[in-house]
Amino acid sequence: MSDSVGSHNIESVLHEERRFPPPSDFAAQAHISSEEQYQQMWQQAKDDPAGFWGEIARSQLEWMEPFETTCEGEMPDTKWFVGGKINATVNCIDRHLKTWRKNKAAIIWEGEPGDERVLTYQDLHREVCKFANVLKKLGVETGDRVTIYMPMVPELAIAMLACARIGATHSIVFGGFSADAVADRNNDAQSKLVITADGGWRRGKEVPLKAAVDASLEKSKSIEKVVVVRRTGGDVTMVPDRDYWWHDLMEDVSAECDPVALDAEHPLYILYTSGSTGKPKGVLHTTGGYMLGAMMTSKWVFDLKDEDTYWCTADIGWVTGHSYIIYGPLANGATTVMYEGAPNWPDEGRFWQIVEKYKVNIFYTAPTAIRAFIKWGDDWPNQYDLSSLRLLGSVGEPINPEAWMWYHRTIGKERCPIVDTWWQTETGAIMISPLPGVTEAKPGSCTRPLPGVVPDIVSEEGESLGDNQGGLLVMKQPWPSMLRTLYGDHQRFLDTYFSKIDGCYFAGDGARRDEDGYYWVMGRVDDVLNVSGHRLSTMEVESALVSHEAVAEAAVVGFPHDLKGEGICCFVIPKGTDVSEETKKELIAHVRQQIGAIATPDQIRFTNSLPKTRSGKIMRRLLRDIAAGRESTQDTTTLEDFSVLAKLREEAE
Ligand code: 6R9
Repeated sequence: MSDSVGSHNIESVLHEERRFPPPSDFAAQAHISSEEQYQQMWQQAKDDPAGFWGEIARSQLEWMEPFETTCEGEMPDTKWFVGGKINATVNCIDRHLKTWRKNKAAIIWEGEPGDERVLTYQDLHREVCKFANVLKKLGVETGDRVTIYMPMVPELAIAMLACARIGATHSIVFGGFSADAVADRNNDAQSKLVITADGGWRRGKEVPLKAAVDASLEKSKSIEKVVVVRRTGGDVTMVPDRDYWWHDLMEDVSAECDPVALDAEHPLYILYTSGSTGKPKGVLHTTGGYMLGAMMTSKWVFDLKDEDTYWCTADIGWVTGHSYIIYGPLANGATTVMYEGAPNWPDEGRFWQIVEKYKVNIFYTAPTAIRAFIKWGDDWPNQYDLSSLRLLGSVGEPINPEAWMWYHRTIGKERCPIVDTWWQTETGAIMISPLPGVTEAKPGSCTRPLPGVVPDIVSEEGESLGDNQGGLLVMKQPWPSMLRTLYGDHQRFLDTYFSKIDGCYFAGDGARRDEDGYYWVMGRVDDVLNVSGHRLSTMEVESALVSHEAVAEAAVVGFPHDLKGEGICCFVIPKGTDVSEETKKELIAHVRQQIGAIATPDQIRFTNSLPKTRSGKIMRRLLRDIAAGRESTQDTTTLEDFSVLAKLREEAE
C-alpha cells in the first residue's frame, strides 16, 4: 500500500463489533426486502449483465426508440443501450405528467433567508421548456457545452434540465470555486454559454458569482453569452449583447419545447473532479446508462416511495447533487428538497428546522457535516421534531464509527437505518451501500456491492487478496452509469482508471473486505485529498502556491482533521527570506483566490528544503507523517538527504 492514510483506519475499524439489522417494519415495506432477493439480483447481474440491465432499462425508463443491444464491447469502452433514443427530461418530468403526479411537488426549495418555492412536476415542465427555448434562441444547439455557475436556486435545476432537453451538455461548476477555476473549465469544455446569478446567499453574505464570471471571461474566449438570474439583487455589470437577465429572456418564450430524441450514449454532462495532477478531469456521463444508474440506486438505496419527502443536503455543483437531488429522485417521481444555504445559518439548528418544517422522511448528508453537528451539540437537533425521518444516508468519505453512532442515536433515534454509500463522480451512481431493508449495518463500513457492481480488492500487482487484507479497490465488470471518457482526453481516461490493474476499473481508493464480504474503504491512495468530502489534488494546491511570486517550491499533503476529515498542510520554500505571518496569510488568500474557499490551507510551514528521492520526487509520505505529528515508519532508504527530515521536524515544533 503506497499510502499511510489507510493503516490508521484499518486499526480503528477492526475493533468494530456492533451490528445493526434493518428494523423489521422497514424491511417489510422496502423495495428490496430480503437477503434472497438481493442475492438473486446480484448473482443474475453478475452472470448475465445484459439480461439484468436490459430488462430493467426497458421497464423503468421511457424510451423514444427502443434499444437493440443492451451492452456492447469490453470495459472500458462499453456502450450501453445501443440504438436506443432517450431524453433525460422525459424521464424526469414528462412521463409523470401523464399520471396523478402532475401536480405533485417535484422540488421543494428553501432559500437561506427563509424564502420558499415549490415547483410541481407541471411547473417544472413549463419552466424547463421555456428555458430550453431560451437556450435555442441564444444559439445553443444539441451537442454544445454550457457552463452553469449558480447558487442552489430552482433556476439551477431548471437550467440543467433545459440543457438536457435539447441535448446540450451541461458542465456545472460549484459556486464556491474561483473565477480562475471557472475559466479553466470553460476552456477545457469549450463552452458557448455561461448561466449564473448575480450572487448567492451564504451565511447571510452575498457570494458575488456574476463578478467571478466577468473575471473568468477575460481568460475564456469560447463563451459568447451569459445568462444571469436575479437572486440577491446585488450590483452587477451587464455587458450589452453578451449578458442577459434570465427573467427578461423568459418573458416571451413558448412553454412548449419538444424533447430531442438523443442517442443513449449522447453526453448528458461533464463534471470536473480532481485527479492526481493539477489539471481537473472532465468526467463525462452519457444519457441512458447514467439515468438508469441514478434512478435505480435512488429507488433501491433510499427506498424512495411516492409519499416520501426526500432531502439530500449536497450542492448540485458536486456529483451527489446531480444524481441524488435531481436526476435520480425526479426519475422516480419523488419530492426532492433543495436548500440554498449553510447548515449554521441563522443558527446551528437550521437543518433540523428544515426537517421539521417539511416533514423530511429521507435525509442524505456527509460525515463532515455530521462531525460539525456533533461539535455544535445535541441541543440543536433535540429542539426539533425529527419523527418524520425513516432513513438516513451518508456520502463523501468514510464515516467514523462514532459519528455513525451519533447519527443513529441523535438523529435517527435508533429507529432509522443508515445507508453509508460509497461511490464517485466517475461511477455516476452509488456502487457499494447497504440496502436499508436487507443489509445488517456495521458502523464505518459501506457494506456490500449493489446489484450490477462486481468489486474486488487487489494488490499493487493486481492479484486478488483474501479477507481483511488492505489493497486497492477495483471494479471487474462495467456498469451502465460509469464515466465514458475524460472530456477531450481519452488517453488520460485510459491511463488513470484502466492501466493500473489489468482489465479492471481502478477507483483510486484503498479498502479491505471482511469475512462477511463487507467493504471498508480507507481513503485515497493517490495524491487526492478529501477535504470535507470534496476532492482536491495536492498538485492543484501546489500549482496555486508556486504561482505566487514569494514561493520557490511547495509540497502539499493532507493530515487528519477533526471536522474536515483531512486538512491541508503546505510545506513552502520561500524565494526570499520573508517567512512572516503576513506572507502566510497572503499565501492562504492566494490559494483561495486561485481555486476557491474549499482549498483554504490549514497550515503553511516555511522550510529550506523538501525531502526528495534521488530522482527528485518529493516524498509526500514522509511529509504526511510530519504534518500528522507521527513518528515515521516509512522506508527512507531512497531519501536523498537525511538531514532534511530532522530539520523539518524541528521546524514543525
Ligand atoms: C460521491 C462522491 C469520491 C471519493 C471516493 C472515496 C470517497 C465517497 C465514500 C467515500 C468512504 C464512502 N468516498 N463516499 N469513502 N465511504 N461512503 O463523494 O464523489 O466527490 O468523486 O469523491 O470520495 O475516496 O473515491 P467524489
